[in-house]
Amino acid sequence: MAQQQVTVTEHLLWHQIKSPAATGVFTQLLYDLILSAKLISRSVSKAGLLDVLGETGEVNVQGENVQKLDDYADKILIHRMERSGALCLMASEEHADLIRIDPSFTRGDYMLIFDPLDGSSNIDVNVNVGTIFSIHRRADHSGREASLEDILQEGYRQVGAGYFLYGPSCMMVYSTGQGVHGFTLDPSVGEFLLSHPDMQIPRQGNIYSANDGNYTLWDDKARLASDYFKSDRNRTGKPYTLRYVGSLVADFHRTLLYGGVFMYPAVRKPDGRFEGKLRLMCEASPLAFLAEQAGGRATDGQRRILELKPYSLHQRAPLFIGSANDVDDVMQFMS
Ligand code: AHM
Ligand code: MG
Repeated sequence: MAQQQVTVTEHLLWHQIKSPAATGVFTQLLYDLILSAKLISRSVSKAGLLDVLGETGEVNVQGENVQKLDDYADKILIHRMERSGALCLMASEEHADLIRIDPSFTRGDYMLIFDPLDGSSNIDVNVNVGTIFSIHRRADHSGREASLEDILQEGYRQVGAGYFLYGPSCMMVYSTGQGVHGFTLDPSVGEFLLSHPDMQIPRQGNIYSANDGNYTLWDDKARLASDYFKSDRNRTGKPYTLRYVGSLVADFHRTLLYGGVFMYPAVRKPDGRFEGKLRLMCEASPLAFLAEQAGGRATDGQRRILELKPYSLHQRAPLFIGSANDVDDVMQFMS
């Protein structure tokens, strides 16, 4: 019954009270993120009815066509979050450069990196999409203008990370380093209610998730890892089930709940280079933070995702993420 359930507001306040040094600024940041997500969710749920489907005609920094809803979600987040009073800097998957906080707004020490609408190529066919966020705190409190150097931090330094999943129901899953907690939006009261406390990824899964159409573009190691999960030589003794939505946030959410492995290995480019597709700072790193908090693992095939020091805002990385046993098995092939 809704009146017995913990609301996200209560949950955040409870965590704030448990941290004696907390000032409430971080909690306010999360409240503003939640409000942004509710606004985005409202539009996503009416996407077929409004004139928001399709492409804007522009190409973003990643070289991808910008969907109208991508653009809308991006604008909502920037508008709300620059007014939160908690941030000194933002970065979005949709913007080549840093997004600075106008001096007319109160600034804080936090930095927000987000993918406003992950999986947006799926919007027109009514498949789950989501917003992924990563929060860092600047190390230097000198009062000078925050810069690229401040935001290029390893993922283990995140002070919070999570996502909103716009699916059959709208969910928020987040961690501030004290476990992973999931909330479901009750649209009748407009509040996220705690539905998945202290989420844990099963240690061992039986689901394999990858764009297998890229198989011939992977290197031999990634192909061997893929073959292993699809054979009866793996720990379970039978081939894994394949599940691939093509929206990272949805594929990760399933992996968090059911276990298994999601992999997006580097693919061979026309010039012979191998490159991952997913963005380290706004996709891989926040989800790696959640995976580890839930007892799982995340690697680029060589190193823990959370230990990679970014050298640029939009850098891409291979990603292997999920159940501890499954990612350990991937590492046997990759390293
Ligand atoms: P984006 O929609 O923010 O551009 O994210 C990239 C998406 C991920 O959600 C998903 O995991 C991946 O691209 C799917 O790629 P592919 O179509 O190559 O399988
Ligand atoms: Mg994305």
